Amino acid sequence: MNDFRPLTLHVPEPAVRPGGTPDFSNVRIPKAGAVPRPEVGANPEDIRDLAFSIIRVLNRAGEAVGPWAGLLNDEELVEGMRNMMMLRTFDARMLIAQRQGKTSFYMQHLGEEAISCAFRKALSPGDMNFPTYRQAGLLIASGYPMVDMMCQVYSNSRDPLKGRQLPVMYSSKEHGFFTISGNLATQYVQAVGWAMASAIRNDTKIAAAWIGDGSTAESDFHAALVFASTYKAPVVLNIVNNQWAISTFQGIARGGAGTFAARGLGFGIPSLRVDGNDYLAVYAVARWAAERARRNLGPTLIEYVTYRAGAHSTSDDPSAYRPKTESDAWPLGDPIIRLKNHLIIRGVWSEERHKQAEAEILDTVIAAQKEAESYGTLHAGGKPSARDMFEGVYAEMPPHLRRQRQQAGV
Ligand SMILES: Cc1ncc(C[n+]2csc(CCOP(=O)(O)OP(=O)(O)O)c2C)c(N)n1
Ligand SMILES: [Mg+2]
Repeated sequence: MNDFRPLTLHVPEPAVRPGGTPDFSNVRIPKAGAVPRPEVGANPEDIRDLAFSIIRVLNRAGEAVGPWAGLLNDEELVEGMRNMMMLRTFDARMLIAQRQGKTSFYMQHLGEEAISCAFRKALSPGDMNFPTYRQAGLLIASGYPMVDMMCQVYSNSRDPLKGRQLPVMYSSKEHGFFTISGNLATQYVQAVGWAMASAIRNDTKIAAAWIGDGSTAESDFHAALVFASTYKAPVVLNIVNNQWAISTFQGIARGGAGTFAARGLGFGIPSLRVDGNDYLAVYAVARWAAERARRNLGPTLIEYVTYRAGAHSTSDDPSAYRPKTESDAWPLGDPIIRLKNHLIIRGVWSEERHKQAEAEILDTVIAAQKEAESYGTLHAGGKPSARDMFEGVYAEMPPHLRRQRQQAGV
């Protein structure tokens, strides 16, 4: 006799679906300043709690508080503000450009601007990011020309990647931004490999890996953690938990672990969770992790808790799978508004100055867009030459490609 009931699978469901009332009561948010800041050389066993909390610096009043505060001066914070505003404005213009048919595709960062903009400032020249499509702030914060980004999005005659990559998949070795691969989680194995190579060469450069919540379900993520952990590779392992992987909520990839940061603990990797909408907290944690890597103390895993306020991409319609008001209900607020409030309290910003900065930044972005469009857009004006697709892959072109190029007459 079998007294067991039939087996069933557990299939997690998001708390709310379209038409329902958004509910983030499951997101436990500690007070700003409440999480301790250990020494970078702390024993990973002693700091396991950091994988289950959220490091925050900016409180509700806009003040910077606690042990992770105090690392950035007025000038650096204003620069961070401008970079985030620049990224948001760039996104807005490129989204319209996609609707106008000037590009086939675009992906926004709305709500996630603090992560890539602040993280970039914790790196040094020569370090290498292995980003996904949602970290363009790494380029903006490192001074990469916006015109070049737009030319890539338009696949025009000045596209640095010559039309060979999907729009938004930029690449710049000089700016520490490794060519984006559309195959998610490859960033993790590549970053760890690059970091190991840096150590093998006895160099001082470190790498940063990037992944979204959903993509941590890929086996590349786990394989990368094995290598990073065993060889103590000089790498920062970033997980951007924006609550959604297109239409799949984060509960599916997270499984029973409680948090994404907790994934690192089984590998003995120090793992921190941070408020991804708090520019100061992101910078502080990124700097802590970068210092660990640089001092040869090994990898750090960071989970940024944030919310994807926009659609996944221009091919997505989130109203089909989540309440329209969910973004407004997100309890960690908007990164630009939070830094703005902080700058006002510091006495280096005002509502008026903010409006003025918005107008200036819009002018700058529109001027860049005009210039980029003078080199062509998807269906009008200059295009990369068909000859370009044969270049840049092999040092010496193999005979079959030479034949194809001749057949194409380019
Ligand atoms: C290996 C792989 N599988 C599937 C896809 C298709 N895909 C593109 S984006 C995406 C969702 C990724 O979600 P997440 O990792 O949370 O990143 P986010 O888009 O939220 O930044 C999927 C499944 C892909 N690009 N690569
Ligand atoms: Mg996601």
